[in-house]
Amino acid sequence: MTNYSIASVKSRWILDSRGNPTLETQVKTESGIMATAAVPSGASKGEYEALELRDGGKQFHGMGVTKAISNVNEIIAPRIKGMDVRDQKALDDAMIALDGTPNKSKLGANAILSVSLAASRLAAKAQNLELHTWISKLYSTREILPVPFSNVLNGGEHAGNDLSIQEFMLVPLGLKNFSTAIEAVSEVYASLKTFVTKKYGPVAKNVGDEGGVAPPMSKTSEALSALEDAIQEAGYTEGEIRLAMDAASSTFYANKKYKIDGKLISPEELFDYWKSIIKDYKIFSLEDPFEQNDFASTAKLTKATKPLQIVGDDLFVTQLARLRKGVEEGAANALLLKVNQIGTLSEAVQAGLFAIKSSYSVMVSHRSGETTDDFIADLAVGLGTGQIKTGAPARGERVSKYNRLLRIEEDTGLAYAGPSLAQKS
Ligand code: 2PG
Ligand code: MG
Repeated sequence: MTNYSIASVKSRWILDSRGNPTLETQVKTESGIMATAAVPSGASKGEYEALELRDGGKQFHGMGVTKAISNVNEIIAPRIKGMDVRDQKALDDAMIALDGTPNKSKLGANAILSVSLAASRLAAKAQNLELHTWISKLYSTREILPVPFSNVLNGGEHAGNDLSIQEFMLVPLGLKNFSTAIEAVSEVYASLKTFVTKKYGPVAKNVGDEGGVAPPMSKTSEALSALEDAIQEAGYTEGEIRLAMDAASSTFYANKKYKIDGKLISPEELFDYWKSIIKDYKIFSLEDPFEQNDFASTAKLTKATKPLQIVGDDLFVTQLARLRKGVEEGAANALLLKVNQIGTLSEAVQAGLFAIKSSYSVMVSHRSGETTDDFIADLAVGLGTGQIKTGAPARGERVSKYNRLLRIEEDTGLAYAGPSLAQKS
């Protein structure tokens, strides 16, 4: 009997924040230590993401995960039984080989990821380490508390309003530590709720998928101005809190045109649109400004707007090959790291480390469909990315990550990434 050898792997379904089933997998060592991990799910998914295996058919309107669960229990479990849980790479490689497809379509990226994350959590536990400490040991990275990119106003596919842009975020990079940053975000969020309720009526209190308010607005500038007012109202300055957006622009792109602010515009017009918005609202970070195949326009904007942070999400889908292309062409200067876009911890980290080596920033990210699993909080700290995106400071599946980070800060006294991020702007 050893402390590190995998004795059993068992998956079950639980519900995510949209009420859809997802996998939760438990891994146990021979000595009886166990850990679990649950898998998130996106709405505005990139075309090139690894495959999330769903049952189809009538049950759960096709969203069932019984096939993915049985792939864990019947196929993955017997293969990795007896392996050393600390050898993350060997475990992930074994599952990748077992699947054998380029996009994990045989076993499902959700099936594989649930095991990959549970195993790393178990490895930490078996060694009596905090997960973030284990991650930083495993990948030789320096731990730091990330700046939260807090999505306080929702649009696009995450809300029932007419805003094309999916996410409007607060970036509290001028605060002195993580807890004061969260305090600021929470206060501005409250001011924003009061502000939009006064202006749009009680309907504006409704929140979107990621917990941000979703008032009946239709213009980007309306949302950004509301955020500016709320920051001021809560008593913070522009040096303390900056603004960021995830356009998720593939969601409002069709027939070579983008539909924004009620107009259909060309990629060239969108380029000019971004330039003026960025200037008017002193935007710190912009994600997916052009549709997921348009590396050229993204590169052009990256060059024209330096030192603005341009993040590739659907553009890179946490995949090394697409990120390499981005680096070669100068498209974006930051990677959005989502573990379920690729399906194993090892591959996601490989993309993250390649980004860092290429002088790209890295923002660890949740999905719009989440559980209360707080894995990404430890991942952001352990990898030392300095940035995390995990929704509004509201709703259990969003605050579970913030609360984990608050606890980590109190327990470790680790430094906050705010000052180094502020230098980049
Ligand atoms: C995004 C994400 C998370 P989704 O586009 O960055 O905020 O949304 O999970 O729906 O893809
Ligand atoms: Mg995105």
